[in-house]
Amino acid sequence: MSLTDDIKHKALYLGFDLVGVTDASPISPQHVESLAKWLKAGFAGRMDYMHRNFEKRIDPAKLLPNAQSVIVVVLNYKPVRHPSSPIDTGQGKVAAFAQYEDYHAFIKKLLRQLAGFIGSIAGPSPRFKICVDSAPLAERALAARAGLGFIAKNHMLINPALGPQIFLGEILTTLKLQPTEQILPPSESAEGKCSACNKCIDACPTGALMPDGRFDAGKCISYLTIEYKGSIPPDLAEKIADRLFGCDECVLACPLLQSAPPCKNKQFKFHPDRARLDLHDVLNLTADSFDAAFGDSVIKRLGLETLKRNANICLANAYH
Ligand code: B12
Ligand code: SF4
Ligand code: SF4
Repeated sequence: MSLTDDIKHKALYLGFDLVGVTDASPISPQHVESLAKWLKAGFAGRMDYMHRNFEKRIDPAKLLPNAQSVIVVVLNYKPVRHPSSPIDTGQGKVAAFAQYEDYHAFIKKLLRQLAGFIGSIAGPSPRFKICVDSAPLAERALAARAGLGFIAKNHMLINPALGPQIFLGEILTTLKLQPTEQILPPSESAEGKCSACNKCIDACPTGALMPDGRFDAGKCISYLTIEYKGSIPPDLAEKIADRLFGCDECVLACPLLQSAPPCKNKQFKFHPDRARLDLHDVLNLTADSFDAAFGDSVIKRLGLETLKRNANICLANAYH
């Protein structure tokens, strides 16, 4: 077995759903162009970090000098259970990714174990850099190049078998590994099916996903409720409806989600009770009770004041 095969087996053994390898060369000129255009159009809103480190974001070797390869892992987070009763007035919805323990910490922990394993079998001192979400790295573009799926109209990296509710994580390494193959023949592929569909665009409440394929994060409910800390303009606040944290509409609308299996990693702690939160309970949280309730969650990163801002918006929408 090759080193790449050993790494793949270990990654699956550790609990990832898929693993792929690509070289550490810069992302393709088309991807660079689409990122540059997106930034120039102002579609990053106030996410200033997206404007910083452009050179690193397009070139993994600028993030880890002498990087040769990128190992990309996938963790399926499609919830096993969806809430069974309709949402009550006075409750706010939490996006599926936030109903689990903080995925950044969970995936990083497994990637550290994977890097430890690789270091133990690969010979003289390879170097590694572990990335999950927050590093300036074009994760979707690299995952597509590693053969893990395709970038769909809802801008998600979709794996035809696992669907769109998948997290990505990476290990950059100075080791030279055999790249895995790109998947999906062009005809009969899931990507082909995507081109004949528009459900995600129709489902987007704010028009953040545009019919021509562009994506204005400034209008995205995920951005507004998680990234944007200011006062939300009334027309957008109204469209947030009862979404307290994040948004799943363009993912839930996708037919490729329906056929996907649920998360099978039993170690990845799932809290179905976080799918809907009582908005008055949220407004009554103190710093201590907030920490106690969400200490292991991505919601903790938002901060209590912004969560309360969102709860007030949802309540105003409920009683409007
Ligand atoms: C900034 C950010 C956001 C922003 C902006 C989202 C966006 N679409 O850009 C906001 C806060 C809105 C957001 C929301 C969400 N996010 Co987010 N986010 C990121 C982050 C940090 C950077 C994404 C980025 O570079 N955006 C800039 C745009 C231009 O890049 P891009 O969408 O990746 O597009 C690339 C390709 O798609 C390609 N491309 C785009 N259009 C075209 C067109 C053509 C013709 C070509 C050739 C290429 C191309 O070029 C781009 C550059 O490589 C990544 C982590 C990371 N480091 O990559 C997570 C990440 C993308 N987010 C993730 C998740 C889970 C979400 C949410 C589902 C969370 C939620 N439920 O609320 C939503 C989904 C919204 C959506 N439909 O995209 C996951 C997505 C996993 C996946 N399967 O794709 C990531 C990868 C985090 C992770 N490690 O798992 N996110
Ligand atoms: S996350 Fe919601 S608001 Fe953002 S693009 Fe998808 S459907 Fe639109
Ligand atoms: S909803 Fe349809 S168009 Fe959108 S990503 Fe899924 S298959 Fe593609």
